[in-house]
Amino acid sequence: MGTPAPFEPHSSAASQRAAGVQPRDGEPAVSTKDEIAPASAPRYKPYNGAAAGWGALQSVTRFWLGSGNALKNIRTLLKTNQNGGFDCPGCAWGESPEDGMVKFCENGAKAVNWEATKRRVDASFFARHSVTSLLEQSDYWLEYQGRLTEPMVYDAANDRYKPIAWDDAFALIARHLNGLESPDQAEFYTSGRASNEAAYLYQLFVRAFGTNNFPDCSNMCHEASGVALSQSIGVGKGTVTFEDFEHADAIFVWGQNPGTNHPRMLEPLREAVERGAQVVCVNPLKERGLERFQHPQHPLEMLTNGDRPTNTAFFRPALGGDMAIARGMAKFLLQWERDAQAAGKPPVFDHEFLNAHTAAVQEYLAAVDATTWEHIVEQSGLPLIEIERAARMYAKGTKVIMCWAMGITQHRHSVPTIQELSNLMLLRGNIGRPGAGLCPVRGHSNVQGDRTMGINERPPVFLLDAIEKRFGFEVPRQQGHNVVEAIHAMLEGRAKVFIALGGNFAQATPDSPRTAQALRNCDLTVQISTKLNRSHLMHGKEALILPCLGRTDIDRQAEGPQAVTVEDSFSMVHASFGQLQPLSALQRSEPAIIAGIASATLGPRPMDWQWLIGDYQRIRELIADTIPGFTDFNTKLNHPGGFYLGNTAGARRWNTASGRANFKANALPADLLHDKVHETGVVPDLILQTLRSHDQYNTTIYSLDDRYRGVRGQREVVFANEADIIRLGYQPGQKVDMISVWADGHERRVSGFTLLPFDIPAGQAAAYYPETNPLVPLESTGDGSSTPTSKFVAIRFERARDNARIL
Ligand SMILES: Nc1nc2c(c(=O)[nH]1)N[C@H]1C(S)=C(S)[C@@H](COP(=O)(O)OP(=O)(O)OC[C@H]3O[C@@H](n4cnc5c(=O)[nH]c(N)nc54)[C@H](O)[C@@H]3O)O[C@H]1N2
Ligand SMILES: Nc1nc2c(c(=O)[nH]1)N[C@H]1C(S)=C(S)[C@@H](COP(=O)(O)OP(=O)(O)OC[C@H]3O[C@@H](n4cnc5c(=O)[nH]c(N)nc54)[C@H](O)[C@@H]3O)O[C@H]1N2
Ligand SMILES: [Mo]
Repeated sequence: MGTPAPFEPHSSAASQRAAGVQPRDGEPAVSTKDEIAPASAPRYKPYNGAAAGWGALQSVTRFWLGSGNALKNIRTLLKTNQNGGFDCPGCAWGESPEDGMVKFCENGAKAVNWEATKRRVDASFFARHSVTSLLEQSDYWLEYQGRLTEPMVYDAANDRYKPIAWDDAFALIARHLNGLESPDQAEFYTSGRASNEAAYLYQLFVRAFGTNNFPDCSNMCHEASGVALSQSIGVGKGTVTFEDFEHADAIFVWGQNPGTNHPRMLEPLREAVERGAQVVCVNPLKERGLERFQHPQHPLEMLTNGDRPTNTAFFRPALGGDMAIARGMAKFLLQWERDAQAAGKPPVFDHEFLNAHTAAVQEYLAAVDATTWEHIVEQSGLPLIEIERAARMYAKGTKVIMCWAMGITQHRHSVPTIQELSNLMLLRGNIGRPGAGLCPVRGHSNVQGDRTMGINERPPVFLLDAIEKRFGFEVPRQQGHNVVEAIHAMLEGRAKVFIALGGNFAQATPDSPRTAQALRNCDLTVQISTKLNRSHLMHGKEALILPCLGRTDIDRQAEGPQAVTVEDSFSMVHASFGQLQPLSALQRSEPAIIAGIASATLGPRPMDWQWLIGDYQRIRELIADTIPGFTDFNTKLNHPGGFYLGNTAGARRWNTASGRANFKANALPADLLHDKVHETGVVPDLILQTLRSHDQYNTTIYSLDDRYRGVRGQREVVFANEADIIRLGYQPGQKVDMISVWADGHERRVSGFTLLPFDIPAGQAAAYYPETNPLVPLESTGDGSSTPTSKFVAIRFERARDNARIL
């Protein structure tokens, strides 16, 4: 496909709204006291630079200056991921514990600056804006206003939030919780930034209160990885460590965009290419970070504006085609194994490993035989010769790592897809060997730790037993609600109280209007947050906003400043010390807020909550008593770089019912399109994946730009293949509505999205999350994972009402 011509739309109503400059009924456009979130003019022009490098430095500088706290934030940034500093609140990528380098990346810098702003959202802000008027503002504008600085309660008479004393807020929560007919009528959401200490305290309180209703962001994220790997290899986490990347001779990166979402991963990828290892990317989009990388900390490379490749092969599948690719690779391996046997050559499979460590390989190989090449090619979207090439690259490696992220986990058949990756790795003994293993690259900086601490609606029995034994209360044993189940429960009035430890539930979840209704049905919604977001505005009959400290803030308790701990994608646990004076004396730490709610609701049961939070070492002692791998927690933390939690599968111990690593003989889906799509009788125009721009952190929008994809000043865009745009009767730059194809009587539509011609395989479209979440049906979820299928939404286009050609 040719390079798309640059075009610059007129400043559209949507972008103006995004920039927060449009007038609202009865109020001035933007009060002079509020910040207007700056935005560049909408523009679309291919970006030719490498990932990171100068582009990143320019961008970071802009954010530094924009935070209003430039000098302080530079000092803060230098403490990122350093011993004695704080853990980057960005992603969950790990660090080499030995490395002394300054470890931050462009997007980590943005995350720090965003949190460490001087701007404040206080009582006077809420006095100026009704909730209805705030609902008109974009997500970008809402968070841009600054940090929440005092507890607020919704005042229905004025449609405004007004200040409330902390103790009154806790009493209000306690009254609602204790007034429920059953503890299962409350939902306790967690987002993955919560520290181990906060998460542990939260699950202890909620279980003492009497429910396992723990919907959490993981349900929308790597849930499928946890479910699939627990069944296959007996542990729901990745098996590799940071050092393994230095020894691998092949690294596969499936459905992941590390240049934006895990930028510190680019360095090991580029190093792997330099030492002659294969780096094989499987992604429909040629994401820039998977192509070229300019190291911001290599002076020569920066001065010469040079860069290095980050892959040795790139395969571009159909959306949801990865299981078919992996199955095809396995089918080639099986063919070569049989050829080798017949010719008396060395085997392709690792028979010693298969015999000693695995179960059900014969059933699996029968399933491979039963899968036809036609089915594999049709579903993968790749010609057979490319699948063969991928299989050769895999078979050549003696130490292979497979990484993946949301391109794999947000499909209906994600669990079988991940199990197929595991099958492929088991065939050649690539699990539990140095330089090899499975690596689900996690999202939020402590999402993995939160699960380890017991944020789990389907808790393992050993955890419940340990809590019961340690604290002497009867723990709830029945399964709780995940995110989708929680939304249904609130919609149907079965849940009446919603409490969120972080996150932005209203925007992160699917089927936005239904989720909003679910929250509005509640008697009470409570948001423990750092910044204003839409979830504060989609509230229950009564509502609280409780402002908390972030990872960068100094957390002072009775016994002095406290550290918290987090776990990264490589099961490394380390301490994090806040560095900045909190913006307001009224902000409280997450553990302190949980303790406040718990004391008010349960009294000193099962512990004196206030005493516990006086020194977080006391919480860590409880963790040590109840969570495997944390014995001597407080002592182990003294080790620079933290400590390794251990991984049973990584040590070739298999925590499965069979006591072995299980091959899983899943069939390829007969058809990727759901029955609910077929039932409509409509042939979808395209299949849409919803993804992240370079300037966002989930629902937090840092700017309206997406540098590597060439987009500036706008987010309401849809990337499509130029040939598809023409075939469907449109022209590049036109505006369309997108409508989901799904037979259940609900219309799901987003309006006025600009069609951008893009290098994307035919039949596919891509658009940003969260703007496209109204298109994802609540019932379209992963089998076994219940994760919304955010990477596979059947859509059709309609001409937008405002369809001026804007080329
Ligand atoms: N700066 C920044 N960092 C972040 C985040 C952020 O929003 N901003 N979010 C954090 C979180 S919570 C998470 S979970 C991670 C997310 O990290 P990613 O998973 O990298 O995030 P996405 O933007 O959803 O990108 C998905 C990638 O998968 C590809 N893809 C989509 N569908 C398919 C498919 O069917 N097959 C294949 N092979 N590829 C596919 C897309 O083209 C895209 O490159 O990042 C974390 N880090
Ligand atoms: N369509 C579509 N939907 C998706 C996805 C997708 O790819 N496509 N991705 C899914 C994924 S992978 C994830 S993880 C979820 C993310 O879902 P969430 O984790 O719920 O959303 P975030 O946008 O990360 O939450 C941002 C808010 O968290 C609060 N916050 C920030 N830092 C802190 C802190 O330190 N403490 C507290 N208490 N609050 C804090 C701020 O108020 C901020 O507004 O979204 C999911 N939704
Ligand atoms: Mo995530």
